[in-house]
Amino acid sequence: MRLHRAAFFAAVTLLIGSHAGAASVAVTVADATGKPLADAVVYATPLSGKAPPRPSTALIDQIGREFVPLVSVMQTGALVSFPNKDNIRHQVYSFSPAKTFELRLYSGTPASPILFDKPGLVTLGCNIHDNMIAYALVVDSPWFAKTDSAGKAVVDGFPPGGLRHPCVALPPDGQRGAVAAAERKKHGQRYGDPDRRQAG
Ligand SMILES: [Cu+2]
Repeated sequence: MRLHRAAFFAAVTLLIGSHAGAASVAVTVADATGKPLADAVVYATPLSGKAPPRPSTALIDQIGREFVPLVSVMQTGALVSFPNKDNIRHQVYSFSPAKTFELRLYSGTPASPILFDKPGLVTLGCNIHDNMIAYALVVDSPWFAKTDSAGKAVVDGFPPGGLRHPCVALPPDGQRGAVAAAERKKHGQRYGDPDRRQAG
């Protein structure tokens, strides 16, 4: 989810609320060659004011020396847990301005979740296993979704009218493991803000 300036397009279809007073947006994200992009984050924010805050929780597991899921999206104020499902210890950290923290070498589930209290991109790593990387996009909105393997996402349940077109944050370049680690090294943790280009 670093800044990805390669050409891409996002096709946006607005589906006017078929269910009681709520609207939804269906988005397809593909790269310049037309290949669907999974793990792009799509979210909508109000034109004015703030989206109603909603207490929420999120889980980012460590399984087989990987973070699962690779990409998460959550509303500002989410409490995020980092259960270690491996039989080795991990040391999870982030240097991102949106959330800087470290969970010292641990097994099992740390007693306290981490409060993600600022919007932005949080890039996660493990101090023991350099190939471990994950991205959490914290957004000031409860209306978000991730694209599936067909590049499709549906954001729904928001009030019709008064919302911006969906913003699209692109998935990380490359795959897990060595490629992602190389990217992280290259960019020195400075992934910056997600691409806030408006789709459509
Ligand atoms: Cu680790």
